[in-house]
Amino acid sequence: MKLRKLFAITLTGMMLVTAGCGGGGDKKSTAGKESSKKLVMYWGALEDWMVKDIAAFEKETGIKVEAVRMSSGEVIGRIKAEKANPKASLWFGGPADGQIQAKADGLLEKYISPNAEKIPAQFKDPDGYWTGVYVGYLGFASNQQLLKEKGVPAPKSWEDLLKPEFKGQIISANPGSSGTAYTMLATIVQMKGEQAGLEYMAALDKQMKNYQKSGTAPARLAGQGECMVGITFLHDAIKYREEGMKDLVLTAPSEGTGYEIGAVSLIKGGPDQENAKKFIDWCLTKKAQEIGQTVGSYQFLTNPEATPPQQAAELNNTKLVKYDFAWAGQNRSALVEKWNKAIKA
Ligand code: S7P
Repeated sequence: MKLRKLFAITLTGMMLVTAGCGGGGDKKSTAGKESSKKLVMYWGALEDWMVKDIAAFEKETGIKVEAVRMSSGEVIGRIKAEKANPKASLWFGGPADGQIQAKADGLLEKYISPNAEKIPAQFKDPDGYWTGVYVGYLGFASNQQLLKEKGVPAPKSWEDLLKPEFKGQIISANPGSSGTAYTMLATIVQMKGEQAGLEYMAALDKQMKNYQKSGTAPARLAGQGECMVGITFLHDAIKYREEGMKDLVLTAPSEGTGYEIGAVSLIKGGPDQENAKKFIDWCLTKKAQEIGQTVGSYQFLTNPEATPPQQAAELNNTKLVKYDFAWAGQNRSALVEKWNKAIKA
């Protein structure tokens, strides 16, 4: 019931941006096919960054972009459903796990951008199906005021989340819809092993106030005083704190935490492949990678020439687990299924 409600919200919550611009007539691509001055993309990061990136790309190239913001699970569902007749050519953002699953499902096309040469090997697919643009760390965003009222410190470990004082006070996203929440599930299972990991997730389920569609919501809700703790990517909590949610306090689990490589990829058989390749080339440049931080997207960047946001520096000492992206991506559907069963049991 909770889930059905969630997906109803999802459909109405999708955001479509069509920022028009100059755009000239059609021209022949290098492949000799007609190539339009249009690009349809699915976007997994925050909307304000999407709007800013699109405006800059359109200005530079004259290509008119239509973008839909969706969570990872929604993008996979959408491109699977459209497999026979793809509507979009590019997927930008969201943890690479989703794109690794899409690659395994035959939904992506290989594209090695000339600009990917600069991106270190650990941030890109060895086969060239996706390339990392940014990196983000998972953690806890707690509400200082609510913690103070209860006289408890902010959680500093995954185990702390199971303490009685946090019962009904934690918000996360749903790993089925959200790339953020799937990063958490895959992190826990990689750290503890499958059985103990799913047992932990079932125990955590009993502490939850609710599950959101997107992983950016928990930090915002903690900031608004809707819960004591939100499980989220920490750069999103920094954004909300900077935007006025002063009660937010950030902690990272002492056992170690998982992280994302936010990636870009080409959707197989999409209508505007040449323009999608141009966007991939563009978003890997220093100039394009530095746009996010102008609208509060404070992830670390994969292009070593790009200047990372100074706001990300407070996350420098976060202890990370050795997150296995290939395993996480290839096991995504199966693991979400097991999580569903574990929390129902
Ligand atoms: O742009 C912020 C950001 O946290 O959004 C993505 C996040 O996983 C939200 O997507 P879901 O709705 O799928 O959880 C991250 O990739 C990104 O860093």
